[in-house]
Amino acid sequence: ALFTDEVSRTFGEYLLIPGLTTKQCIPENVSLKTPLVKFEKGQKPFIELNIPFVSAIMQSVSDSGLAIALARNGGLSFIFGSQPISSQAEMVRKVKNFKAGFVTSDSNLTPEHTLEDVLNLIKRTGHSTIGVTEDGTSNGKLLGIVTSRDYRISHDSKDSRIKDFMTPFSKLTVGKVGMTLSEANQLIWEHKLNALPIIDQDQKLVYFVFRKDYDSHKENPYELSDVHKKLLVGAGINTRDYKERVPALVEAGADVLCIDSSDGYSEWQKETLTWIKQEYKGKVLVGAGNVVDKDGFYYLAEAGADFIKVGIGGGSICITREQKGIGRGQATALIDVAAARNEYAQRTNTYIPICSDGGLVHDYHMVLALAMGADFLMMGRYFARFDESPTRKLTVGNRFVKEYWGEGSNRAKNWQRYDMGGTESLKFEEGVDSYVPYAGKMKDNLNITLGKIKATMCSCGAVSLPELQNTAKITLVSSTSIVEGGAHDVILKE
Ligand code: MZP
Repeated sequence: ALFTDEVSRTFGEYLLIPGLTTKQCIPENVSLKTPLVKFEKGQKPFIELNIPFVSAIMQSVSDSGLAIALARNGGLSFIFGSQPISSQAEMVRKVKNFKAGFVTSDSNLTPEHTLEDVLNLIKRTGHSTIGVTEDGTSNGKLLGIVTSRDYRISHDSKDSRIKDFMTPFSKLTVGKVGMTLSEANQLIWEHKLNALPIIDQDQKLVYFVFRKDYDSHKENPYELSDVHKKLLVGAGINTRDYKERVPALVEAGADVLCIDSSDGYSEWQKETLTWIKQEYKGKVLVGAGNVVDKDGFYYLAEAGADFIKVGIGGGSICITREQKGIGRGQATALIDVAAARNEYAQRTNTYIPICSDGGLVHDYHMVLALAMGADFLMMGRYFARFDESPTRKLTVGNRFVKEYWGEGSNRAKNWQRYDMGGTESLKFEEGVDSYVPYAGKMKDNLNITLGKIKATMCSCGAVSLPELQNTAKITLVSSTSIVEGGAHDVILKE
């Protein structure tokens, strides 16, 4: 056997040492843009994310609802693959068909409907602003709008009529079809609007432009018609039924795929990558993994992976290390694979992004993972806690929780993820069925987490992720100094 000298370490054993914070180094100037798929030196990656977060390929995390919410916040979900091909493709389609700024033609909402009806529509479509027309169709005369904010204010009055909460059309500042995005922006900011309704020559509402749409195109005075870009979405696949699953997902509009496996250093992954790359002449993007060392990285890189996931056994619901005795401390695995990624980029001019998957507990772990070389982070537990995740919210004891189960648990029955060949079944469990504390809306949580990441990056003197990776100073901590890092030697108030 080969013994490695290295101790397997995880994020909680490291801290960042501040670098020089210049006056320009403020959170507003920090960009979290990151590549999702491989690119040649000097070129732009085909897909970039605005925030370095993707959601785990899990039944209890990534359905279309969570995917829509995360994509709207600048990240991306991989719709879980442990379901029939048709239902997974349908989820992908739902995300691709989502049009945040459009007025639904089937809203059927008139001023006499109730706020409960608005809420249902918001839930069904994800629209945060609903146009209310005379006859409930998008061709009817616009009378006003209701936004989800209005709904929240009136949470106790679901039976109230829309007309009591509607902002009348006469009071709205409206934009016209054909105006540029910078003109729309002018109106949005001047009138402190959340959304700007756009009407055509016949005064009919065509769509809304949201402040967010503007933000993501700040530098470019696009025509308003470029605004409603389709949301990005990924999908998980396995090494068994890929010849049927991949075509269905591609047809449904998936932007990127990922071979989902607990141990990805295998000939099955190579075979799957080769088939996809040949069948689609390189046009279908597909990530692979998971690996925990240089050898695994090089193998999947040579096999054609567009990104590579790192991590075995670190997931919050994972018992692989206990069951099979394989894995590696997530920080050590990441540092090793990041070095291979850099060496590969130097040698071949091809940069293959790596994703740190699983085991991120505190927000500061995320900055550490990024500083250690991760281009983006895959998380399950983090997202499972939000309203948008697909699982039930329950009360256990006196606290709200949400269900969260591993793909290797008997509940998920995702034997393909743990497939070692042989018969089609989960031989033994590698994951647990659990609860996570309920944490509310994704957006509120993301604002806090991203705020912390940006603040830490400023402390390190970095305003971009590549800068963080190049300049971060990282130190190991002793177990005694870990104690020093929390509140200590004081009596905490309730
Ligand atoms: P976490 O964010 O909850 O710590 O970890 C999520 C990751 O754990 C997933 O992205 C996946 O790689 C891994 N996972 C999912 N199911 C299991 C399991 O049942 C698992 N063992 O390890």
